[in-house]
Amino acid sequence: MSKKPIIQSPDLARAPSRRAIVLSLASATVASLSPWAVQAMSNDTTGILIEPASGNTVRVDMNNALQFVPDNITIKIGTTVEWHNLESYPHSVTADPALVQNPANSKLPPGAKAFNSGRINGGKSWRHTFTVAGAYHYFCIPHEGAGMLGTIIVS
Ligand SMILES: [Cu+2]
Repeated sequence: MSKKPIIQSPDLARAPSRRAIVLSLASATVASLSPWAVQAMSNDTTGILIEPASGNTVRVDMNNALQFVPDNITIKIGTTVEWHNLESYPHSVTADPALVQNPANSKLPPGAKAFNSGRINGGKSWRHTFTVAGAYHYFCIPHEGAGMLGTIIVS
């Protein structure tokens, strides 16, 4: 029985170099951030409504784990929800069929207007008052694909 020569297998020789892997990861990161580049968000005030006289405000946090916390809440009609970005990654609070990738992630009750916070940087917050009852499914524009989704039931 002959001894196997010590050579690199063709498969290993064709495997991407460490540099190539790093470069492809870098491209993926740029691609995932690109919505901010093409989205004109900063001056969009759609959905910013006057706080109700009751002053009833519920808080939802956003974090670098790409989560709305809590991600599923039930509120009474007229309640204002205030989203706080606690960490560094920018997020958005968006329920707009025109801006969603997967239509299942953006649902509004009949008669409710679409809303979009625009970019919310770390340490910033944004609020929206819910005046139409029903189920709202909202998402974060740059992290929709990562599953940064939320639900609000207004009763
Ligand atoms: Cu996000």
